[in-house]
Amino acid sequence: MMAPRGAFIVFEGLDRSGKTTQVQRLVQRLEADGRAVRLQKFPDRTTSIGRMIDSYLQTKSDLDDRAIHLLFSANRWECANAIERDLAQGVTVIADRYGFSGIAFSAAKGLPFSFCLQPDTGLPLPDSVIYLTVNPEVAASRAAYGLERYETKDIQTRVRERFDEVANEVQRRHGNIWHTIDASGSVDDVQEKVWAAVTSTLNADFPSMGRLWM
Ligand code: 2DT
Repeated sequence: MMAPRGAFIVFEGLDRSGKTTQVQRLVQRLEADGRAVRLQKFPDRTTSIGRMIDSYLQTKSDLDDRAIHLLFSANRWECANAIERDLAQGVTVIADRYGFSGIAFSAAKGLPFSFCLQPDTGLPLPDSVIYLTVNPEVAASRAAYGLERYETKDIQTRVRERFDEVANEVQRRHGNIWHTIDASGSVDDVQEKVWAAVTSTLNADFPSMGRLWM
């Protein structure tokens, strides 16, 4: 009998939502549980496309809004085969950001929603999207914003609004795969909420690999 495929779980979140910490904890917990797991960070800054994105995010270079949007998408496409291969071999793949960030950030800059979706059409569809939110007051009380492009209060506010639209679109196209988790509590409390969402996905009889926006 063929091994069941791995689950594809995507994390999205606002700045200072504790996303990176939660992703690391989840990977450790799944490994401790005896699962094969691979973490895939987006943007993947290690590829040649990723290095262009990195330079843009560090404001060392400027690019047209559409051009950088397409580079972020191309960065996912260049990793898509490896994700599918791992899933087919039973590995659980955890992505730290994916195309939903791509839409939320580019739409926050004013690009049309329909344009933002288009280049990701056909990418592997996650089995579950864990979206970590914090209310603006809690975000303000956490450590200061970083120095990269987009790390300002004004942009984060607009991104938050766009993420709500993305969540609605996911629901409309793909059903109940989007889990919004309030990450205002302690790291341990949030971890338990994440774990509940993830185990419900892992225990479900997930279908054959779907395609994003199709
Ligand atoms: P990190 O701080 O998580 O490295 O993210 N971004 C990300 C986009 O604008 N489009 C995308 O498609 C993706 C994946 C979000 C770096 C920044 O890049 C933004 C924050």
